[in-house]
Amino acid sequence: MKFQSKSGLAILFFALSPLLLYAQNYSINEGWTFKTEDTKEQKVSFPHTWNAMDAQDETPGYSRTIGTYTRKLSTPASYAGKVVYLQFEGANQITEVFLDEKRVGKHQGGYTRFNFDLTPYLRPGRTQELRIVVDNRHHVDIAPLSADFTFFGGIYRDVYLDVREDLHISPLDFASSGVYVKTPKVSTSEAILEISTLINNHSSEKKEIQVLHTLKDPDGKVITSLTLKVDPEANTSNQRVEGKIQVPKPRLWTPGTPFLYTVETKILEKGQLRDECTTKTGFRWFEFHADTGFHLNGKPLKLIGTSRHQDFKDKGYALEDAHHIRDIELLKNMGGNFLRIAHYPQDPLILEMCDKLGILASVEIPIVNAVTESAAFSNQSIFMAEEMVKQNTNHPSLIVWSYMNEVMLRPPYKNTEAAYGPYCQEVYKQAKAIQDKIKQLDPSRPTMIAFHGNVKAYEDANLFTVPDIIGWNLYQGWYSDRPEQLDTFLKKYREKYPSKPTILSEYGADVDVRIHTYSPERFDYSVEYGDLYHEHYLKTILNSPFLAGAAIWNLNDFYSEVRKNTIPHVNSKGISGLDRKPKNTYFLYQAHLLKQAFVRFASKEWQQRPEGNHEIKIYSNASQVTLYLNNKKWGKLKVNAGIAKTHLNLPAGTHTLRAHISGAEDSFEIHTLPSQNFNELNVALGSKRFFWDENTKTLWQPEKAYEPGSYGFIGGQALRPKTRYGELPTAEVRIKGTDLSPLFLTQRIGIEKFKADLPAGKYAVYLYWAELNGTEPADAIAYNLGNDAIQELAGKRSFNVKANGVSFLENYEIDKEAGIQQAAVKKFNIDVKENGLTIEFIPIEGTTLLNAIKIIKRD
Ligand code: GCB
Ligand code: CA
Repeated sequence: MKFQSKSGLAILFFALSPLLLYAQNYSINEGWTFKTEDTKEQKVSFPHTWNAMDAQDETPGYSRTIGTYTRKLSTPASYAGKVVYLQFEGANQITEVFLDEKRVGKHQGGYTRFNFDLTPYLRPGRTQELRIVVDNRHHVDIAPLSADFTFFGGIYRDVYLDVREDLHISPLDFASSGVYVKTPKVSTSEAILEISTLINNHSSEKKEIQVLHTLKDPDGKVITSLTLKVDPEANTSNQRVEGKIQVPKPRLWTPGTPFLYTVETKILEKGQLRDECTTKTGFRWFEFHADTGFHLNGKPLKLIGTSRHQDFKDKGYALEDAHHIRDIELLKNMGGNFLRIAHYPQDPLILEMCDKLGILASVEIPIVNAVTESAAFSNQSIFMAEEMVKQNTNHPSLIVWSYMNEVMLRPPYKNTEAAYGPYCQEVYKQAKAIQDKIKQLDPSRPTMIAFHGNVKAYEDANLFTVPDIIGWNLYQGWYSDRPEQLDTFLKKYREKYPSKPTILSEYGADVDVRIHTYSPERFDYSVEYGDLYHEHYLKTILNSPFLAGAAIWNLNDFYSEVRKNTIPHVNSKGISGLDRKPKNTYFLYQAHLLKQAFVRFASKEWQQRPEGNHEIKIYSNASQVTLYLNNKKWGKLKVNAGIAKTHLNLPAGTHTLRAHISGAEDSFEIHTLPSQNFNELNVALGSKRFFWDENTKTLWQPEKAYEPGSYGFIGGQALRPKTRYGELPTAEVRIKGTDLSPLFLTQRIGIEKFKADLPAGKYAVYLYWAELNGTEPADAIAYNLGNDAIQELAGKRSFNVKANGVSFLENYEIDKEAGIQQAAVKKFNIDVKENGLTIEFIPIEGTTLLNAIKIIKRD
């Protein structure tokens, strides 16, 4: 210790702050041996999941099983007389711990922190064997039962050894830190800070101790301190010590000024330091109004941001700390000020980052889609709610507790009238019990339930009466209707529930960044449709003062094993990818939310386009943008609601576009290809979409009808399958055997010919097919037993194919050759003479079809 100051104060602090001899907290993530019933032993380290790959491969389901982790645990002899905890930040979903084969304890639930006291089993100075069994099978009494995300199994967050003296701050109150801070009164002139500390005296004698709290301001300067006395009895846990600090003129926490204060807590016995801990806090007050939305520190503030799932490309849940940190930075850099931590509590870093960067947040327990009608399920949910509140309550960024998501979506009552009523009553009862528990633990924050559009079901369960805030998960313009119907819906239910504050807790559209189009429509997965959807929603959100806030579904694409999108097993509603590369929509939000000058071309990743007329869209927060084409000023464009638009006619070649506003600039190189490129033709049939294959740098163009001198199809019609979401431009199936799913999800049915007026020469022709017309195994979403695919063809299909009059395929049956919903590519070489190429498709049974065609000139 250095004495920088000669004042008595420093000496006094030194006297009060002797060195802490024992308080060690370190991870034991390394050196584990892992095994499941079906796998061989392997070396792993935490964070770990055993589903990172099997939840995205082509075998349906993923291994929801039991995994066992073992390692040696050597502790020094100096741990004798200390208290040693084994701390988990989270493991999915039942965790049982054994030390030298003695059972230490068990925890249920996949998303909260927990710890076990190892002390009675520990042999300091020796090497012992630690065994952790993690059960991720489906359990009817643990939420979530089913959901649109993959439940990765394993110890996917950090595990620590926590070594303390026998007198210490308790980690035993639902794995909270043992220090609770509350700010019951905050104004610009004064704040009250209530601190309550839980003490464990695990020694065999009664102690006389002092609890010393020191409050430091955001610059680290000591404001004041508070000393409390307590005499905990021998062998007791969670003895509570409470105190109050008055803070004059607090520097208020806001998204723009996330000022954090620090409470340093020390436990002293006869002047000797026995334990210590620091807690961050912030001073702010807030309200939710049914009419005027959210207010922070007395000023209205529209909450705009995203939800977030805790997985990453090829890693499942097993993320590094940096991944968590980057996600909150990504949201902040978008201009977001709100995070819905959905659908479960996440890594501790998430709320720490929200505190630090100024992101307001809600957090929820993972009751999704349904509840089980059992006391065990209800009790487990209440338990998780208590863990959630106690573990997270100190965060100033946290403003909402949430606890049920679309709980009337997939109720397990088997659709019988007689079972429906009791289910509704049970949902209400369980909701009420959680609501009451949360309110008892923390009356300072409002609660929220997230409802979906089937309002009647929630009314049947009387659920709107339970939470403080209505959360709406709305997908008008995606699963149904048009985006404009969002407005109709919001208006209707605002009139119906005029006294409830409202948050748009979800909205989003799937976007596959490889897909672009000039004719955007629902379920085409194009970047451009996603943008139209969000442009409308954002306008409505900003123009609806009663709407307290909105959370885009979702910050990131995420794994959902049962999903049948263009990217199988992935929900692609993220405004960034599984790898967090921002999608176009991210920039739309930046244009609206960032304060600094911002300009960016929309659809900028769409660099290869056909020659001709193109709509060019620019996102900006300026009122006008100057556009330059190939370094010449092209003109000024007016910006409307963050968007400037124009059309440019671009002949084949490379064009540089530049958009300029005061203080910012963006440029964009477009490569336009000759529309008549007979050296290489790539056409997606039944599709209005451009599809970019990054691996082979290939641009697939939408189909067109044949015209003399050009190429195209003759006959047939584009597939428009009828699905539960209405008639869609793409099939809703999972294509196997290819990375190019989008090509196989559209097709021209009943095609008669494909004709291309090619110059004479040698060509390679590739025909792309998929038999979409079959059934996949039943949705395994609820139980995921990994059932094998049983596929059945609905109706037989066979046809002949001729090329320039010569028979090339006879009685071709796609499913026979390749299987159902499986990519099939047939290649042939042909010498084309003076009459070009005509491929004929002649039906024998059922209709002909073609998904895509590639023609390459070989000489
Ligand atoms: C919802 C669910 C969310 C899904 C989302 C979707 O309403 O709450 O878990 O992922 O819709 O993409 O369908
Ligand atoms: Ca699988």
